[in-house]
Amino acid sequence: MAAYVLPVSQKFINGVPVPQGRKTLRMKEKYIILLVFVTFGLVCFGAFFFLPDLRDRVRLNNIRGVDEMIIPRGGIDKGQVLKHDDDHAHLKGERQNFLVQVGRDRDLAKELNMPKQEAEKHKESIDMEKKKLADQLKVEKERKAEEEKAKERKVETEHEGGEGGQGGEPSDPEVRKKRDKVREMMKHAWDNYEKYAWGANELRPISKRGHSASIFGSLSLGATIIDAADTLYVMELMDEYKKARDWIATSFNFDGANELSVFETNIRFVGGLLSLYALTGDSMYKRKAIMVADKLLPAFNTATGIPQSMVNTKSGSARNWGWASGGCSILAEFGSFHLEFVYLSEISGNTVYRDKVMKIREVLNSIEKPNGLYPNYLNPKTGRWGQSHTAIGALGDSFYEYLIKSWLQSGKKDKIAKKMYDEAVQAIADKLVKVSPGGLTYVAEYKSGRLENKMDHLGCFAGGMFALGAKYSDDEEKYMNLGAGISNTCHESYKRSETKLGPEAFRFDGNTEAKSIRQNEKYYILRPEVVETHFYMWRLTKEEKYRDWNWEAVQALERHCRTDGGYTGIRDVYQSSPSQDDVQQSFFLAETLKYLYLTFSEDSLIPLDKWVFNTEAHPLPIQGANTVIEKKEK
Ligand code: DMJ
Repeated sequence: MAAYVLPVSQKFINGVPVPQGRKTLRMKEKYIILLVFVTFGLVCFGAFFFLPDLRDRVRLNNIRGVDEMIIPRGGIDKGQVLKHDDDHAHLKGERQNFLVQVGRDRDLAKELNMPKQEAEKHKESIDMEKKKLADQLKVEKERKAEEEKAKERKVETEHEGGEGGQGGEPSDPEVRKKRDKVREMMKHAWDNYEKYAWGANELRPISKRGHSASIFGSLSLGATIIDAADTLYVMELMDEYKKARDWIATSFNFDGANELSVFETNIRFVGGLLSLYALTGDSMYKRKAIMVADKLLPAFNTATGIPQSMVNTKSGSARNWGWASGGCSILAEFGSFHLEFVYLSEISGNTVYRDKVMKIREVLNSIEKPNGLYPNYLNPKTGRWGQSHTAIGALGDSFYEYLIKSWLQSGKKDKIAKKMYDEAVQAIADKLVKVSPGGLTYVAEYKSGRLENKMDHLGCFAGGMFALGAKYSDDEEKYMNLGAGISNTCHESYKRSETKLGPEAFRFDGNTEAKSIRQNEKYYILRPEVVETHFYMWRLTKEEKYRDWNWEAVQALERHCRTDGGYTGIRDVYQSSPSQDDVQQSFFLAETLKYLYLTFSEDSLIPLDKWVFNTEAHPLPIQGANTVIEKKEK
């Protein structure tokens, strides 16, 4: 049965059915089917050409790996995708390429309706845009990879700040005992300051009250807190450190009229705060360091840019001491800003500090040096040297130290500093270094045309400096020997006293060797320079005697300087029971105890290839060798 032949109406002729039905019906059927197809075709055609979203969807679905992609109405703006990358975080890798593809396809479609030349031009601009887009994607990808790496680094160091600021516990139990002893001394000095003089500049350990030297002016600036805080941190006395940090954050300010020493404020306050910043990464310290340094800047407003000694932190007026060769600036003072000011510019992004010290450098580098030696006085108005007096001790000392350390701090890039250092120590070695009849090496002073055979306790730091620079000099042996010689002589100055502590200055005259002969040079005020040099010699040579010498100093300090209220200086190192001066100097906590502690620690604590100490023993990071990770202020 042909079910499809269903006659709608049967025709008859003379009562007989006419057999034509099948052909007639097939024609009609064809028309109907054709009509249905034409209508369907028209609908599809309209939909495809007049609804752009649908057209895009068809194209997109033809591109591999994007089947779930949703295209916003109005299409994709490439720039927008890049700018709001976070909102489109899933658009990565293949998909980013895909976006480039989408852009190109659309533009090619446009091209089809253009004259050939125009199309070519258009194609060129598309290619350029494509390239730009690809570059942007690359940069973005690299930035993200860098961010990831930084995050990893932070996890590795486990804390913010620079490397090697804590730890260094020695494996030898004997050495550990000595280190613990020094830590206990620090706690004793700090606890008593906290108890009797909190907020004052220094402690009077016998009368148990606050004290201030004229270098700090008339205000209580908490000099001991700022000078000691990095030592507390290094020794991991964390409760005490936190107390210091809180005080600095909430109570330390430089408001009010106060005339103070520009140099001392820089090395103790600016240096201390910068060191705390570098050790902990805490940006509060950076803010405070900038606040203090800015108060010192008016002192640099002189004809030559050489700063004056004293500044009034309110009015900004500055002056020099009359006794300093008739109002000259002092070499050790104006030559000891470089480490702090360069680092301050680096972390603040403000070049003003670096500019100031580069100006000083320029003056010193270009000026004529008599016999290659730097006199201690320079007139800041005329740029001429004052009285002819050269010393590696008082008035000259830290200028030389800052030359070699600036070079080290710069990652050995500051070539001018190195050259100035090499020339300066060469002249000192040639003209001022002497050996006594008893075989003691010392650095004499040059005063008004003649040598004075005297060395200051302050000058004893030079042993460590010569040894530190030796490796980089043209004659390592010569400078190592010089360092060892000075270290030995300064140890002799301690050994030859009744107290086993050294005098403020010692002489080599006739029968006198490494001893003081003047009453006003016999005192010891808890200074660090001798133990500082032994510390460097220990680190650089690993000869046990340097540790022993520093242990002798610990015992002498305990015997003659410890009181139940803290540590005091003594008036005469040659007496068995010397009278005490009742001052616990802030540098005792900043320097003396820090160098002693480091002597009995492993070298991994404040390693010398990552840190340089400023002249107040505040460690600052070496560029390129020590990354400080900053912690934002809460
Ligand atoms: C410290 O303030 C510094 O070491 C400075 O360079 C010299 N004097 C004292 C310590 O003796």
